[in-house]
Amino acid sequence: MTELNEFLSTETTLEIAKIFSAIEQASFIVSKEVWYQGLGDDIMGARGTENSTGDQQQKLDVYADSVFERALRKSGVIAGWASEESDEIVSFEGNEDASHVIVIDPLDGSSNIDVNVAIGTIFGIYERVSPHGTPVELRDFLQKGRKQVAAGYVMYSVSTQMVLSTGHGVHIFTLEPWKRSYHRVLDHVKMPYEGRVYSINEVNFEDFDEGLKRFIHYCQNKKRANGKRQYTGRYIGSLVADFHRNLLRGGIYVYPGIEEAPNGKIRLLYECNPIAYLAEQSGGQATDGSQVILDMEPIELHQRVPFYVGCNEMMNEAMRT
Ligand code: AHM
Ligand code: MG
Repeated sequence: MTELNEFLSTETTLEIAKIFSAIEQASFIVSKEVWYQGLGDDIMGARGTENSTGDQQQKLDVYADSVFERALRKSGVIAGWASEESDEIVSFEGNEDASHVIVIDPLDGSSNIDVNVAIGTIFGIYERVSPHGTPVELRDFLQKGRKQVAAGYVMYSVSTQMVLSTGHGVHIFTLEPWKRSYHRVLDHVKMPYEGRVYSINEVNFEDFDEGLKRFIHYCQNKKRANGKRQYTGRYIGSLVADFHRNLLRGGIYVYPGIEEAPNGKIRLLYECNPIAYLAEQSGGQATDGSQVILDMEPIELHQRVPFYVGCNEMMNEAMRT
């Protein structure tokens, strides 16, 4: 039993612990390819194809998708999945009796793959609502984020870490590659109430609505009692990495609607909802600018929504506008 497994056996059900074991194994395999950066099989660079939402696919996107799919199928405890890389939901044949489904972005931050910058895997786990023993249905995946029974991400960075919640706070594990397993490093992580960082792609500034422009100006100008700036800007362009820093340091990540993408870029099911779940579990907030993300009723699989996520003080200020 790995340390992750042991921890989860006291926190959650055996089935969910098994799902995490599959994620543990798959994320080790993906980590290895990320570390090798071109030394291993030829899986760096673009693939020349597009995914269901029109994004250019990188070879590592497709590789990670197949590694996670294989591991989760094999676990026997996932009835089906919805991935950023597949147009449709996939029912895992032979697993129809399983009680859970998973939504996943197998490789988030695709533009950072080839430049050795942090990238991640984001996932959310639900109990299926369609009858057991039959193939999964779309309604199993179009559940409110609030219904997630567990969620998390793996961040492939200087070290590989898994950040997870099963509804009892947020816990951080670091991969020990020589053991192929995770070691628990931080328990019950709380996002600081006050923030220091705002993370937004400011090239889109002219597209922002007046409220968001006002908030950015507020961040740029707010001074502390000693006259120094309260906030600083940091934008990596990988949601997992930007969120991770803000989780530990306090901050806000915003991807609003812009002219070319009126609902922004971030996908509700497999990006916003898992991250929003972790945000709330750590004491922060997540909205689409007005509605609470976890209470939104999803309409379609690859739905995009404007995304605001972060610590209370900055979220309150951003929502005030
Ligand atoms: P991806 O899933 O195709 O990688 O897209 C999502 C990513 C987020 O991780 C990141 O915050 C955002 O896209 C960056 O987009 P942009 O380059 O427009 O700022
Ligand atoms: Mg993504």
